[in-house]
Amino acid sequence: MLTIFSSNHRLHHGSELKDGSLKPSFENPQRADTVLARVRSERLGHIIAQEHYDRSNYVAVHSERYVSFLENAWQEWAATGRTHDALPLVWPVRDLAIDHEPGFIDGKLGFYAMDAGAPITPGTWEAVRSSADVALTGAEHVIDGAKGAFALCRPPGHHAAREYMGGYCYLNNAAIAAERCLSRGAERVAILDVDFHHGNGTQNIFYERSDVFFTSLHGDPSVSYPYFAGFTNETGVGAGAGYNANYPLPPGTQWDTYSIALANALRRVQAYKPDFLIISLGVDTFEHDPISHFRLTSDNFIQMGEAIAKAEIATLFVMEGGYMVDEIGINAVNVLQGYDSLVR
Ligand code: Q9C
Ligand code: ZN
Repeated sequence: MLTIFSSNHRLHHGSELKDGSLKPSFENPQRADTVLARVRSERLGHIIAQEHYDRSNYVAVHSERYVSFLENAWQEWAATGRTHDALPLVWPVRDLAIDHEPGFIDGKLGFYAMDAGAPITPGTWEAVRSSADVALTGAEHVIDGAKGAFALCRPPGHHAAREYMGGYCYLNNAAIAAERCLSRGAERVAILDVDFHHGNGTQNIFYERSDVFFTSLHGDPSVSYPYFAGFTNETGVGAGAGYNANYPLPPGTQWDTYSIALANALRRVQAYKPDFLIISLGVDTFEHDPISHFRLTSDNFIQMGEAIAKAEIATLFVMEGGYMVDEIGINAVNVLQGYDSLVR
C-alpha cells in the first residue's frame, strides 16, 4: 500500500510534564522516522510526500478561532520574551467563564487545551498542518479508488477536538480526512480508533452527526488517560444518537479479550455500510509501551490488520500513538501487512 509522509514532522519536538518535571515528550520525531524506515525496509509500497491543502479543510472540523490560535500561538508566546515551549497552566473548568476567548496568550493556552500535553514550539504549526495534509493526501487516494493507504501522520490527532488540543494532538487528522471524504461525495464514513487512548477529539467532532460513525477500543477511562471521555454510555446525541460506540477495556488486556471487542466494533462498522473506513492507528496497545497497559504482541498487530481487511471497506490508516520507539515501526507496518495480505 501507498504511504504518505512529510519530513516537516521533525519541526515539532516538544516537552511534557511527567512525574512533576519537564522532560522531552514521548511523542518525538524518532517515532515517525522509525515507522518510515520500516515501511522502506519491508517494501510496503511507494512513499510519497503530502500535497498542500487549503486551510478551509481544517476549519471544516475545527473552529475558525481555534485554527487562528494554533497559527499564531508561538508568535504571541515569543513576543512576551519567552523561548521555551508554550504550555498552559490554567483551565476554565466547570463554572468558570468559557464564553469568551482570553486576550492574552497564557489565557488562550488554557482556553484551547484539555491538558499540558500539547506543547507549542517554533515549528509546531508547520508540522501540525503538514500532518493534516498527509491525512488529506491519503484520503484523496482512497477516494480515487485505492483499497488502502497509510497516512504516516505526526503529530497525531485523535485527542484534538473541535476547539481544543491535548494529548500530543493539535489538528484532528482522521476527522479532517473523514470530512474530506464526505465533501468529495461519500455518504457515510466510519472511524475505528485502535489507539490505546480513547479518541475523545474525534468523538467530540462527530458526536451530533450520523454521517460519521465513530468507534474506539481503549484503556478504561476510569483508570486511563483521557479520564473524562470514552465510557460505554457515550453513544451520541441528537442526529448522532447511536453513531458512537466505545469499548473500554481493563488494564492488562491481551489479544483474546481485545480481538472480541475488535470483532464487535467491526460488526458495527459493517452494519453502518460506510463508503470508507478510517483507522486511527495507534500502536500504544503494545505490551512494552512505556505509557500504556495493554499486552498486545507484535504478531497480534498482523491479526489486527487481517481482521480489518475482512470488513472489505476501502481503508485509510492514519498514524496516531505508539511510544515504544524500537518496535513502533514493526507494529505499525505489521497492521498494514496484515491488511494487504487479504486485500488485493
Ligand atoms: N503520564 C496519543 O497516544 N499523557 N496520546 C498521559 C501519563 C497523555 C497520548 C500522562 C497521553 C496522550 C496520541
Ligand atoms: Zn495513544
